[in-house]
Amino acid sequence: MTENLKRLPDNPERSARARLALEGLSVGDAFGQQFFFPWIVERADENCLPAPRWNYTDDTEMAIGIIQVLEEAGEIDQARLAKRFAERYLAEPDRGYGAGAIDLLKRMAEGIHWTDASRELFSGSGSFGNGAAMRAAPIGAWYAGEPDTIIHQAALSAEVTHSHVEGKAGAIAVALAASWAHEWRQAARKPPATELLTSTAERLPKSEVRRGIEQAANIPLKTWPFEVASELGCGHQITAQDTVPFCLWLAAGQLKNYCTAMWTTARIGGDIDTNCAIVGGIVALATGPDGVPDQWRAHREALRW
Ligand code: R7I
Ligand code: MG
Repeated sequence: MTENLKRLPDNPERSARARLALEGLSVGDAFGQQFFFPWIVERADENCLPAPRWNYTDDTEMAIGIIQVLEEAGEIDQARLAKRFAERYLAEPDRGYGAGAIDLLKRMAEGIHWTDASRELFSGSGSFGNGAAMRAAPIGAWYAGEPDTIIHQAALSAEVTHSHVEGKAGAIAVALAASWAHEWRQAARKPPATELLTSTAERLPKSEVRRGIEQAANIPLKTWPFEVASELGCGHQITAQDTVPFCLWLAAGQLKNYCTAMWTTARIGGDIDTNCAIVGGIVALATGPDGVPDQWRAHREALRW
């Protein structure tokens, strides 16, 4: 597809891909969130899912906001995205937003311009939380196969809330990985799964996120995931650097099976809802719509558009 094409808001194919990413992301988010309730997951396993209803969190809320903007504007219009994020936050503030994000969204809702609010976070450094990465798979899906556009649009989407280079790198990485997963699914001759990591890393700005993905690319995909989590981090710090490399490594190792990907990710711990959202958004693009079982979709609460 030609890059820099003037886009019209009516993009049914892009939209279908972005919504598939959202399905994987939101079911993952809601599934992963159950693991913060030990009494719900105590008896759950592959043959017995956690009981419904699985409520989704801020990861899904913000990803819906991104798709709304893409469908309305045909691209990431930052002012529109800031407005969407603020509106959605005000409508449902208890979706488990990060501490910096709450501060930021409240300020944007009060009318402070997003550029100031975003840059002023964390004493002026901007956020490097994993919140821009957790919602980025639909962007990679929308612009699948257009890496330069993905890099630009994902950075724009991140900047609204995460102006730190690591926050942006996390979003770019997840969007590129999502696009790679879609292309992998389409390819007659599948490239090796570690290419998800190498091709993503080489396109990232110099950052800890990039260094972490380069490190992940050197870890065999059959390694025990707990060992890899202790090496790369698994989101305990809620930052992009501590979350994205491990999630991309997990996704690369589980491209063919959404459910296995989700169980593996959830059992590791860390930032479970967000890890499952990131891995789920990418893996759903690799499996296609049939990869996310109807029963899992039905257990997640209905999406509020
Ligand atoms: O990134 P963000 O939206 O959080 C997303 C996470 C996901 O797990 C969601 O599911 C939700 O639970 O929260 O929110 P931020 O508050 O911007 O960033 C998350 C955390 O990263 C912050 O609360 C800080 O602990 C840390 N952090 C930073 N710490 C020091 N200096 C982010 N940026 C900085 C920084 O510049
Ligand atoms: Mg969350």
